[in-house]
Amino acid sequence: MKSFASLVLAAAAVTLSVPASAQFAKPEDAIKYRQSALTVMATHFGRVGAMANGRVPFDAKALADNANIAEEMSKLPWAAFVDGSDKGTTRAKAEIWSDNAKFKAAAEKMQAEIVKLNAAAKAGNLDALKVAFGPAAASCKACHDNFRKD
Ligand code: ASC
Repeated sequence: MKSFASLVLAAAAVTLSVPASAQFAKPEDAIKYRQSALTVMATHFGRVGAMANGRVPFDAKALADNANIAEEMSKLPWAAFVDGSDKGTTRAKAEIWSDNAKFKAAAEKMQAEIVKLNAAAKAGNLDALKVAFGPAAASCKACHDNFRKD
């Protein structure tokens, strides 16, 4: 048991220490990964939005579940913007790489807004949810406007 645990830890250490690019066999894999994470995020964010906007009835459990998935997904896409993944089936703009500090800031802003949204969702606070939803949606849009081709 002890040796199995150290094996797992050793494997984890290897995985965590290799550069992000090495975690994807091909640039297309990185593109697919980030698009998938963003698609799942948008799906669950949309369900939160439907509740925030009163298009679906308030359901505390569904709200908390959806917001939680959105927050988890919001962490994932960024490691997949690896070098060489600016070409192919992607709308990623070159500015992601040429103005990476700005892209990173936009990604962090979005994640921070989703954390606030999730906090309101977890608390089951519809008023706080309504307040948090607009800035969260705006943070999605800001990144699309600057870093995604139409
Ligand atoms: C969504 C979604 C986005 C954002 C954006 C906000 O629900 O899928 O990409 O909100 O449209 O303007």
